[in-house]
Amino acid sequence: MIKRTMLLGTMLIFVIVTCLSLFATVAVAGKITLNYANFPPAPTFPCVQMERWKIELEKRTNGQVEVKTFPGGTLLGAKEMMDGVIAGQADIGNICMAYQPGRFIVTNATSLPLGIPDARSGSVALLKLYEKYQPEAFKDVVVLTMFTNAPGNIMSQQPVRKMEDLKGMDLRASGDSATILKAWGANPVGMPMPATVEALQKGTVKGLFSSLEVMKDFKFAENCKYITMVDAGIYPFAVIMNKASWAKLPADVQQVMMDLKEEQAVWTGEYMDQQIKDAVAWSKEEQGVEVITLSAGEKAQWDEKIIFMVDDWIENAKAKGSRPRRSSTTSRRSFNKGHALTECYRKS
Ligand code: DTR
Repeated sequence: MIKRTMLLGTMLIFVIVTCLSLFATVAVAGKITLNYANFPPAPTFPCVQMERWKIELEKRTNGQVEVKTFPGGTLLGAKEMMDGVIAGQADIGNICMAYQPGRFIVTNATSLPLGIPDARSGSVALLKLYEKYQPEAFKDVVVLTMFTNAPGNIMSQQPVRKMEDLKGMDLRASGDSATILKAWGANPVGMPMPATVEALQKGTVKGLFSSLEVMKDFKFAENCKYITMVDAGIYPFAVIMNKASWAKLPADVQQVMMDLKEEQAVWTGEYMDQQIKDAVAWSKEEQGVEVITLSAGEKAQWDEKIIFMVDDWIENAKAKGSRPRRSSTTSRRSFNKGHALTECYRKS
């Protein structure tokens, strides 16, 4: 009797184990793995948003999709990101458009001095701008989301209290932010953000112009003891996917990704805005950083110096024949004076 019960028990266990392993094999066989490349180090905001997206996607697809993340340029670096994703070296990648200024003319318009107040507004405006004009620059990829950082401010080793203090100062910036610095009299030195750490340590640059969360995320506050608030110039980012990898996805997974598109832009903008507050507080309280605010008169002069960039952008866009992919006469008309963009973030 005991023998029979033991035999039955063993058989039952065998059946259960076989069923479970069969189920697991099916689940593993149906599992989709996607590689997601990112260029800055893991603790910085482009990577934090990547991890958040990964978690949400895996959750919302009930584990059907697994996202393998590669921060810190371990799969693709900042400048090869776009072409690397097009070529399929990664399924997904995060690009900072300002690092290739001539390539993303329409969406780089968000980095013009338009008075975008924060990262949330910037991110929503950028995504709307993209959706409205569907620029040619993205025709070889699928856009999963877009976002911006917060307006840039000057972080420096020497105090900058008036425009003359900037004269000839070597400061790191890219794209339109470099044009802004130049107009103010500084000497912009172009390089992607991760390269700035070494440049500051070696003294190749004496500070930088970017959003202030980097004071904490990259520990720049240890090197730059002054912040001058100028609130100008944001950087647009896009998360892009290889078209063939996209085409292989089941429709329901594609839908989950599209449903995440705007939500992710808003989440990232809000995350960044909060990071800025934390980083400024930390810089002041723990690193003895001085925050310099320009007088209204002085700020007006700084703003005046960079207004030309909007007109230049319009001329340049016209010369390069920028046209929306889904061309419509209304779209073309609203290219005037950057109004389309200002409209986007005011309504958001
Ligand atoms: N301001 C751009 C983009 C940027 C801002 N914060 C980070 C952190 C990590 C990478 C890029 C950025 C820049 O200066 O490059």
